[in-house]
Amino acid sequence: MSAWPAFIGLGSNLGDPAAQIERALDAIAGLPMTTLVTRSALYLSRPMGPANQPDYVNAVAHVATAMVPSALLTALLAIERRQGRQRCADQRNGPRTLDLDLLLYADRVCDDPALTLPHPGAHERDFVLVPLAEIAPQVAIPGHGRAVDLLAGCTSHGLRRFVRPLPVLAQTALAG
Ligand code: PH2
Ligand code: MG
Ligand code: MG
Repeated sequence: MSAWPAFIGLGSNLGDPAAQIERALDAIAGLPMTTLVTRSALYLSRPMGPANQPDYVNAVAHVATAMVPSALLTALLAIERRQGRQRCADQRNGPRTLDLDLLLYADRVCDDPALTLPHPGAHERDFVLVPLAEIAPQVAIPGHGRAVDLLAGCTSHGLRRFVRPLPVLAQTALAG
């Protein structure tokens, strides 16, 4: 059984976004025929699209999978649904509890209405490229080049590392 490398973009800006992403990473690690190889740090980013929505938490995961791309996508959409994603209420680029995008599947190029590979925004968004280059700087986005070489030209959404808030008890102690 051969396993192929695939990269998944994770995003959330509703309902404790950092927890949504960590929960989704656990779910990805539990997928059949799939191993979670690495995951990036969590990043905060300003919304692409309507500005009147909360900032996003973003990350990228690297998996090795024996699922075909369409099966992997179906499994990712099921994780989105289990974590409360409501597609009908989504405006384009509007807020969401969880978004899982199949960014890359080996060097596969595919223009199916249900699945475009590579993901059409992957090569130009800082909230995809920075976490991708963190875990796989040399990975090529077919038609665009290596992740690390695309960083300089990507669109900025004010990306910064997500710092987990201190637990309430520690905050109280610090406040004296
Ligand atoms: N995802 C969107 C729309 N806008 N903005 C940021 N910063 N990060 C995202 O993941 C994101 C977005 C739709 O998929
Ligand atoms: Mg998306
Ligand atoms: Mg999506």
